[in-house]
Amino acid sequence: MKNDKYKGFATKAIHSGEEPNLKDGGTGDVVVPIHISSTFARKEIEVPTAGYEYSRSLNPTRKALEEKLAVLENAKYGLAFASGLAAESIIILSLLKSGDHLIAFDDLYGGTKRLFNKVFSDFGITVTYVNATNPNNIITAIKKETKLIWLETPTNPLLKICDIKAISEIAKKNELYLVVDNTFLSPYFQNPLDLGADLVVHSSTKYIGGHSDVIGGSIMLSDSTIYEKLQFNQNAIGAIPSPFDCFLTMRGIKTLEIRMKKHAENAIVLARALEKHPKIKKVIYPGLESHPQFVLSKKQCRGFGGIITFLIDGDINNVKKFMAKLKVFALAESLGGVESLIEHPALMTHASLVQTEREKLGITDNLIRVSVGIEDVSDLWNDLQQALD
Ligand code: P1T
Repeated sequence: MKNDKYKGFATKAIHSGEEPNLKDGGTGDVVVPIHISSTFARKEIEVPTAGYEYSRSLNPTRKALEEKLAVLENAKYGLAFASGLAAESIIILSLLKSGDHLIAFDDLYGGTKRLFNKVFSDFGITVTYVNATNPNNIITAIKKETKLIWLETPTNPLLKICDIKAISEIAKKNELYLVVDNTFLSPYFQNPLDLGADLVVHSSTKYIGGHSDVIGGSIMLSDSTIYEKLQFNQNAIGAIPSPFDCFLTMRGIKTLEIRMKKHAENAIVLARALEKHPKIKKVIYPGLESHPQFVLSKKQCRGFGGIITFLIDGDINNVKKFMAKLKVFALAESLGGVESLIEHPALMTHASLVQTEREKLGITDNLIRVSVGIEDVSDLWNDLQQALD
């Protein structure tokens, strides 16, 4: 699937997978059509037409999206799924079996922890959570049953950063798979495969789709043996996106670069302004010099993204009052869309974690997560400021 024809990120995002077909009866569409057919007729029993048999196995619109996804992460292969969690499930089901152990960053999307702790645990897969900001914690957690390391960087919701390159060396030395969830930065700001990861996973629901109108997941990788396993399970298990979902995701990807630039441009302005506000106790944003992994972040990534987490100086009642006053930010789960969202991790995205675990990590009642959209930053700051005041 690799396409070296386009050099720049925006050019790749716009053209990969969607080149107009001007031969073999092609119609020259500049946008890949939404192929809604669930099945494909053939002339001869043993010869699927143009490689298509049945849309769960492969569909022309999904194929175009998968090609685009691969190119964004400098990968050979891309695979699209019905959600980020479906993509994560396929990785675990394809690479691990009962009795295997994985090491994961202690701060992950609540739904990922729920998947590991409440679903795969019933199939004999065990997890050790470690603070991966220190790679030595990973080395200490390795057992003979360990098969895989699972990272998010930056993490959800505390925006901790880990050193992908250093951890990939540990993975290689110990023959472990390294999976990086790259949802928070998107391929525009970070490419984990280039830093030694084996697989990248995204909730394409977020920046990749970018418009809060489609749920999707993706996996990008370059190892053909792993790809074959994943592709087999994509078909065997069937958690695929619809052709319309694939179209929406591709439409979103075309503006990924300009959206990411604006998300990050707005986020640093808000992070700096929040840092100065007397009602804010602490601001966490990887682009602030006060972030503990600011230097690593600058080295590892090409930008700091659009998510800010902060602690207000108050309790849950102050949080509720503040959120109720907002007029531009919508109080909603999810992130990465063009519109700004605000949420309360302890009661929303990370409510599936037990309270003691949340508190140990720092997901306290006064912690708020913001997904900075691409609106005018003055409207965003005025909204936050009037609600804080
Ligand atoms: O929602 P879904 O497309 O299934 O993706 C799950 C997922 C995976 N990885 C990360 C880092 C995520 O943030 C998510 C989903 N997160 C939210 C819905 C949220 O509000 O944090």
